[in-house]
Amino acid sequence: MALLGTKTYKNFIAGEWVDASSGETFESTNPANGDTIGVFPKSSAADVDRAVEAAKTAYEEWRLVPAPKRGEILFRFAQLLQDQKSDLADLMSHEMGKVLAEAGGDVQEAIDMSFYMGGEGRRLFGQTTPSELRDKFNMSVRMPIGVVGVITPWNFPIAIPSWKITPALVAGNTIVFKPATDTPLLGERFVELLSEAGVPAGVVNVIHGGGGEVGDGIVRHPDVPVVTITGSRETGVAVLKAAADNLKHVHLELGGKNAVIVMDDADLDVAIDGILWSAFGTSGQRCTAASRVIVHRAVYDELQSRLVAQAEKMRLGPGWEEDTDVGPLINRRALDKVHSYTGIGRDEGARLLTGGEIASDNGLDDGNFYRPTIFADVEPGMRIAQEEIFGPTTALIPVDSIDQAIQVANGVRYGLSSSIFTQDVNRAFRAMRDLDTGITYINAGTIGAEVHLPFGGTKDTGNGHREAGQAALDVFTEWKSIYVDYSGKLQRAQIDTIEHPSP
Ligand code: UN1
Repeated sequence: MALLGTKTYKNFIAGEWVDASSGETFESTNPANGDTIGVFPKSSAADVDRAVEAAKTAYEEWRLVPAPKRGEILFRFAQLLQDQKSDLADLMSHEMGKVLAEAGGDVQEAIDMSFYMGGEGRRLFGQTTPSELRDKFNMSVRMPIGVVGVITPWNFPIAIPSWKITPALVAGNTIVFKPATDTPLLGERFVELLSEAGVPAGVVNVIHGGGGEVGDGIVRHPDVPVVTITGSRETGVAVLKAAADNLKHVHLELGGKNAVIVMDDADLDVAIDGILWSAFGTSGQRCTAASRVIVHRAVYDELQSRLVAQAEKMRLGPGWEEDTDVGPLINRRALDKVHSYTGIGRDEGARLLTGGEIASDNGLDDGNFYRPTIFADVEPGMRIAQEEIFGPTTALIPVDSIDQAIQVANGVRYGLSSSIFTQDVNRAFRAMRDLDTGITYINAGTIGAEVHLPFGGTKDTGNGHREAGQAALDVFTEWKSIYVDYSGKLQRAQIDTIEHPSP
């Protein structure tokens, strides 16, 4: 990707590209080599106010645009994403760092979601029901809510904005969007394409800047009734508290401590591929990454040696180079955090099988590269088996039975995704019922969610909401129950009902 000079970008408010009111800026940098990607406005509460005002004004028109028309704009957006897929993937490999194939998958997820939610424009189903009274008609319909505050992470910089923005739009809401400060250019491209697809001025506004100023400003703004955020557990708790005074709808997608279970009857070839993909794909920077592998003792030794041999073959490098398996971590802070967990694991007495170091050969020291890291003999209570690391580190935990495997898998505060490799249908069904996560995979890794099913987790992974699928609409709509009486007289529910003879 040729970056001819460093470009300065703006916020997008009411259909206009504008600087932050403070005039301050920040840089987005390439995590593989430190190059500057672009300069972005460092916005403040004053900019949030302007964006919310624009979104509030636009809402009054947008909510009345027929939903099928709103959906058609999303179809056009999906088509534009499709046309731009390889350019966006290339940009993503430079700004976020993930390898090209995964970057293409990230964009594809947004294409799929936009087509799916575009189709909702002709559904948005409510219910019609009988009435307990004669000459009366009942139905429930979905209502838009107003301005939605969208705060997205850097790890899926095109997919996750689509998960939040497309259902909110098709339902008739307007948006104030804060992309992650590590991937602002992808956020900007997302909004540019939405605008090109025909989203009217003010319906989607983008404000760049940090969580402290912009994120907090959105979360506390009295005219933003809905907030959706993907981030850490700590951020989620803070958002929920800050939004409480205004009784906002808050949708949270927080961390994971996802486990792959490998039983003694598993197809080990498939299990090993599944573990490598789930633990080291996106350099482990997924909410759904497998940072625990719970292994039946009968196959524990064999799995260890084969996994290590495969992990050591993985090539680290910039995401845009075709033969790269593992790209950089997003920034220096993330690299330090991931490395600190290697120290924590060692201190706890886990056995480091491979990795555990910052990669510095062949020019990798210009970027934030960390070697795929595997710990063995991990106790379920150790910090490396309990806390979200968000890097290419996984912990092997030996167990003796399916009961113990499920108990260990469930013994964490998070509940996003889980997986089991087994050929035994009884064990598979036990796992489907008893693994306490929002997503469970049988004979596949912990990642691979598709857009038409609910995405989210139990326990501390969230607050009971789901993204994607029909479930996403629940976040962005209110139910309205409507009763139409055509009897021409007053009929009182629960009172004027017709008496029936008792059986
Ligand atoms: C995330 O890590 O926040 O199933 C999203 C998956 C992807 C989405 C992950 N489709 O891993």
